[in-house]
Amino acid sequence: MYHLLKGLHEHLTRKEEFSVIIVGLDGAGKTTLLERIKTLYTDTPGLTPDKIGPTVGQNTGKITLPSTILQFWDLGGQRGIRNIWHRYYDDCHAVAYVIDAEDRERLSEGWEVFDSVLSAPQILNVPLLLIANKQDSPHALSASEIRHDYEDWYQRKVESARRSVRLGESDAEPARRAERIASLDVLGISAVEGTGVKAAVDWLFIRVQNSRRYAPPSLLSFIIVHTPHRDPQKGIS
Ligand SMILES: Nc1nc2c(ncn2[C@@H]2O[C@H](COP(=O)(O)OP(=O)(O)OP(=O)(O)O)[C@@H](O)[C@H]2O)c(=O)[nH]1
Ligand SMILES: [Mg+2]
Repeated sequence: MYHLLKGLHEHLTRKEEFSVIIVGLDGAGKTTLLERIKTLYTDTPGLTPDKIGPTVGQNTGKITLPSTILQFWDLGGQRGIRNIWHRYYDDCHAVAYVIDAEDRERLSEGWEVFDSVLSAPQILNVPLLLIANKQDSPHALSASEIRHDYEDWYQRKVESARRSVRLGESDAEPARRAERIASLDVLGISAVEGTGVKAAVDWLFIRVQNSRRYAPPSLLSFIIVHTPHRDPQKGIS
């Protein structure tokens, strides 16, 4: 009986762990964001911006939230490293794509890469957040300007593909993709100053709970179904 209750208690208090990948061009501010998240959510402060260099490979960070652990994977954004991102797609529960909202010259490169992330079949149903970083800069485009810039870029791409009669050939799931673009959420943050970072983490926290890859343990689901006083916000009391 003791072991049964102990096992039950462990099931009920166990925190679900979700993986979030942070991708985007080199210099977009991914590592600065990850380190800011560590500072805001853990007892160990993250690195300050002056201690952060370009990422060759990956950085990780884990934060604990109510009933949930978020494991972040910050992947290097340099051209030669981007081709390893897809290895993380199968196991991630959410994607945060960071764009440098200040660097107008690289926006279209950023959209090319964003578009390939957005279209990757393995993560077509995974929550995707577009983060417009560097909002502290007076030259940065706002979150809504960033969204419009992407939509304009996408329209141009569609028209150009139509002209060259290639439209649809490489687009395996155009309807799902269009839906994803239409419902795309864009948040403006400053990783350096920390503004907007909590809103971004909240967004990820809420969305991963509903992720299609989230499968509660069978014992827990049995208890949830049979427990009359369950508060969905707080779990089982
Ligand atoms: N003004 C401003 N600068 C930022 C912000 N976030 C990052 N930066 C700067 O942008 C540069 C690149 O930041 P990183 O965090 O190294 O960028 P990254 O996306 O991790 O780059 P890779 O590791 O090469 O993929 C650094 O000089 C940062 O200080 C921000 O919110 N505002
Ligand atoms: Mg980095």
